[in-house]
Amino acid sequence: MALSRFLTLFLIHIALLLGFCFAEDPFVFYNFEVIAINKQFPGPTINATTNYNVVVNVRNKLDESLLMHWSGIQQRRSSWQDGLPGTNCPIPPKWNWTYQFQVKDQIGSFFYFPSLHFQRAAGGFGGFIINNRNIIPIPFNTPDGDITILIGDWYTRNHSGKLIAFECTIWNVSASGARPNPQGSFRYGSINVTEIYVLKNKPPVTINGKKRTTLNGISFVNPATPIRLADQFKVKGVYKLDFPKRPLTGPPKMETSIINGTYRGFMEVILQNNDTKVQTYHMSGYAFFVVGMDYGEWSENSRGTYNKWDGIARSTIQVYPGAWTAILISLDNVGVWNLRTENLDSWYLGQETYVRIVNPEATNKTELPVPDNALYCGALSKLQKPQDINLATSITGGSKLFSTMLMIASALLFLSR
Ligand SMILES: [Cu+2]
Repeated sequence: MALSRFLTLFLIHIALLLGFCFAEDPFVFYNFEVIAINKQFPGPTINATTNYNVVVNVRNKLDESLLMHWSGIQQRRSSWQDGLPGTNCPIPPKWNWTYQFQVKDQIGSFFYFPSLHFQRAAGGFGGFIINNRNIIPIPFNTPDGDITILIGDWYTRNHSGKLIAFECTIWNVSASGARPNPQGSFRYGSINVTEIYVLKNKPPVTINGKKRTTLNGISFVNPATPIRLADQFKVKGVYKLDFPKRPLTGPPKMETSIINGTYRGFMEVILQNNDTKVQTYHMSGYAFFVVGMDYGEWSENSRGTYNKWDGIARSTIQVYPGAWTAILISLDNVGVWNLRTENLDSWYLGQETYVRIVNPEATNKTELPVPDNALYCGALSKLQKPQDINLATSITGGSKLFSTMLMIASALLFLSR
């Protein structure tokens, strides 16, 4: 009797796992304890392979809220995991939260960092390596070694001076699951552009007595309720879908104004830097094609210089002072994606926006559902259940999947005896 009850529980958990759409691919598990002692810097390197499911359980041991952003990782259908204030509610102090996403169709070296409160400047970032799968060859010999070098600006945090560090354990549960992955070339140069944005930044300005930075005259204000969460729960007034296609001429203003991206559209974005220093722009969860850059002011004629054949796909690009860079973005990934400068000071002062891409026909095929462990804040705060922060173990709390994996591991152990 006891045995059959146990098996029922086991089967329920297996069913849950199989119900998960990319369960056939291997998993890597990481446990981060984010602490504020100068102990281990930078954070542990996440080592995954294309198509792996990455599960990172984050225990926020800081005395302030936390979000982890996975820079350069393409979040296919899962802006829920992107770890930015526009996409996720912050993890409260002492809470636990489990990120889970699949690294799909990309290889390379990336990094993660905490995206709130200037924490990135205090350290607390680490490398994120995605290896190629054996069946997808890379065009060079296997390197003799892999060295992760992270270079950051060093700021002294005036309100606490803390350095954020990680304690981490890794649990690698590798199942087999290799299958061919067609990564054919993408003829971006022959696709019709459906929307055009010229995004111009200028030196910082003063708005309402505060130093702010802008894009097209808008200084972005983070919403109290994450954008896509607000959509799902029909919360009105969280943001405006009116980001200007050209620089505004009036006085700069502070707004939660985002770009309305048409699902399956193809967007041309010209980043015009009229500040005096290099800006590095990044689009989160995404990759775009860099088709051109030059000094001076971009004009329609500049298109004649575009590379329409073999531009590189990437998530980050420089824009030189007094210069422009043009990128093309395929709006095929449903969600809300941060488009920002990576220069930390300019970013935090408002030089960013989000691109919202929604499939009018809602389906799990184009966007994963709100995760079970989603945190709620802002207008949705009342939906948030309290978390027992006194739990001794750090692998409980957020993720049903994580406990499912533990359950399966123990069940398999049990069955194999
Ligand atoms: Cu990013």
